[in-house]
Amino acid sequence: MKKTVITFGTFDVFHVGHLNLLERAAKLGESLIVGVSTDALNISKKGRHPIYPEGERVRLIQALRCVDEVFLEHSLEQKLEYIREYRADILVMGDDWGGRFDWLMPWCEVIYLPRTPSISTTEVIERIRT
Ligand code: C2G
Repeated sequence: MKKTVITFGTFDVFHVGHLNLLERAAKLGESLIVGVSTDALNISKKGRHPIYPEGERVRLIQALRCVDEVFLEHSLEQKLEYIREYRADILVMGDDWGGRFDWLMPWCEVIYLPRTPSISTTEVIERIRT
C-alpha cells in the first residue's frame, strides 16, 4: 500500500536542518504533505513574528522536490483533522516534539526523527544580529 507522510513546522529562515527533516520524512512513504504554521500560530508558539511571512514560507516549501503538497497549519490542536483530511498514514515530527503527539497513534504511525545538531532558526538570527 502507498503511504502518505505528513509533517508540520514553521520552517522560518529555511536551513539545512529543515531540509534534512523533510527529505528523511519523504523517504518514509510515497508522498509528503507539509503543514506550514501560520504567522499567528508561530506567534502563539514562540512569542515572535516569523522573519518570513506565511505565504513566502509556503512557497519555499512547495518548491522542494521532496514535497508533494503544502497547506497552512492554523492550530496545534487540529492535527487529527489534518491527518484525516489528507489521509496520512505516518506523522513525522522532529524529536524536539518527542512524545507530544503519541495520542495520535490510534489513527496513524507517529515517528520522531532526530534533529540535525547545531543549527536552528533562532541561532541563525542571533548569528546575523551579532
Ligand atoms: N528541525 C530539525 N533539525 C533542526 C531544526 C529543525 O530536524 N536543527 C525540524 C524540527 O524538529 C521540525 C521541523 O524541522 O520537525 C520544522 O522546524 P520548526 O520550523 O522549528 O518547527 P516548529 O516551529 O517546532 O513547528 O505542529 C508542530 C509545529 O508546527 C512544529
